[in-house]
Amino acid sequence: MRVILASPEAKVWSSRKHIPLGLGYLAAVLRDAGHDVLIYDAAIEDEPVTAYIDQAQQAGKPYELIGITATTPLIPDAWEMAEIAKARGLTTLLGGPHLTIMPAESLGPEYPYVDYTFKGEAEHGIVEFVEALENGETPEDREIPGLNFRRNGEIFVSPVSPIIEDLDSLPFPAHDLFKIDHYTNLQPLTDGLDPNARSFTILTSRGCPYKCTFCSKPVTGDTWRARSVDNVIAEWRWLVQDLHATEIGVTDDIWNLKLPRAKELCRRLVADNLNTVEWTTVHGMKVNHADPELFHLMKAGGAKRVGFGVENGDPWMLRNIIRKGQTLDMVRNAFRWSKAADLQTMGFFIFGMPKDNEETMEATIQLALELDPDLANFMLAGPFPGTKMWDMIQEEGNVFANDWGDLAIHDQKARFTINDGQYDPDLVVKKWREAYRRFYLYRPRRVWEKVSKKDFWMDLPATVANARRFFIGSDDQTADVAQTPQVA
Ligand code: B12
Ligand code: SF4
Repeated sequence: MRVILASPEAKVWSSRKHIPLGLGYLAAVLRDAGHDVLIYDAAIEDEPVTAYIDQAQQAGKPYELIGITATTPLIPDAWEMAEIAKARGLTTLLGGPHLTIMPAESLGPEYPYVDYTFKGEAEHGIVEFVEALENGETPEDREIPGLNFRRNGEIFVSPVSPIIEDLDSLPFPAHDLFKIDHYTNLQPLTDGLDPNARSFTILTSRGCPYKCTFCSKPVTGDTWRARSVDNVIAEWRWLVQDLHATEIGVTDDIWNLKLPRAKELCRRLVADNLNTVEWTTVHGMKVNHADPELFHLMKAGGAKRVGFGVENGDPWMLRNIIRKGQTLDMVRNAFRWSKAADLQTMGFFIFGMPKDNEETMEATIQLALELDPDLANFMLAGPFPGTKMWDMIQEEGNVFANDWGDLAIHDQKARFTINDGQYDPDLVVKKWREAYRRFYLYRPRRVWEKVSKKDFWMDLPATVANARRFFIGSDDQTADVAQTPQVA
């Protein structure tokens, strides 16, 4: 069967364009099962998806199914894409994080053009689903775990959200199907925009046993499952030697949970001569599963930069609200050790968690200044459904958002308040903006480091746009009033 696997374009502010790796996995299993798959990522395409659908139709080889992926802020765009595809006669199936959290919502009467939704990891389910369609069967009759549908006006939601135990049993993502020349490097804000990069991402494990209150990990879940080092190295070799990657991003939830495995992976990158291509831990690694040796091995293995989720500089907030299972001393050690190994560092900090106040946010700024990472990423807390934080806000506060699209992390406005007489969303945005100013602007050494680089002048238009966003922005944070849909 001819299938389109599509990702809508993130209308959220972001200059980062990463390959949608989940679709790469689904494309690989479908291709192995003999199907013809197109990956359509609206973020990097010049033509609308209809161009592909119409061309295939005219050529007499029509696409029959479109599978669309969506995180929560992208769900309105996924609906729009499903409506367009349905009007051209394709079966529509939606999957990904948002559909895993809210599988029934998209099957409601407002979205008649969505035929099916899928929750959880879909490598097994999608093959069975497509096989059923191809045989002219009704997929719902097969009782595929994770598949949700409506029948006679009633919505049926699968009781399970599948997770795949043996990750080595999966084929590598179909990296070769991505139009990799259309993607940029992974961290243009830090490295300057490189439109000629061949940037791939890799997942060495799935899941995370920690339960940080702000984190939504609906698909990969709480059970950590690791691929064998051999299996990861084989994919890495394909990326480096055959697909000529110029940069690799490790995007696991927590790749270093088991320290000996993490070290073994680095040693193998050296032994197999795969350390020639720089790599980063794009979304961070956990500070409390590290030691000095790990960072030295990472450096030897080709790592360029490490990121850490620091979140907050106040010990009470870390322990009682964020619940990240790490202390400030662990954070300090991880930064010290990675700098000693000559790795660049990134710190991720969150402003505006419930109970954050002037003092705790000041502690966060102070910690950022003390740690002095090469890149400090200050984020406003985003209330994602399915998180503990979302539950706290439902009990004690209000979400300010008109639709799911408003939950984009990089939008510069507060997304919620807590009605405890203390929490102040305007103060949150003020401190967040202050953090950027104090970290990046008010320190002469930082400013000099930046302006003395060629990239600064080459990227000046983007730099000015970012500066406006972070340092100036609008002060009316709570103009939009809450009408966010509730979790099913
Ligand atoms: C890499 C990554 C990114 C990258 C690339 C995203 C991309 N293009 O894929 C970047 C940095 C660009 C990014 C951006 C954002 N991200 Co992000 N990102 C991730 C991360 C770390 C890994 C994604 C991944 O590869 N997962 C592994 C694959 C195997 O899983 P998967 O993609 O979910 O796909 C599986 C299933 O979901 C399902 N599936 C997926 N699509 C489909 C489609 C069909 C038809 C079917 C049947 C099944 C199906 O099958 C797949 C295979 O098992 C996840 C965390 C995580 N553990 O997933 C966060 C995560 C997905 N991101 C998240 C968020 C919030 C965002 C942003 C909205 C942040 C923002 N700027 O505001 C943006 C949105 C951009 C976008 N395109 O959606 C949240 C989503 C939460 C939610 N409720 O939706 C996550 C879960 C992080 C978190 N813990 O909070 N992200
Ligand atoms: S933020 Fe990181 S450590 Fe915390 S639960 Fe999410 S993936 Fe795990």
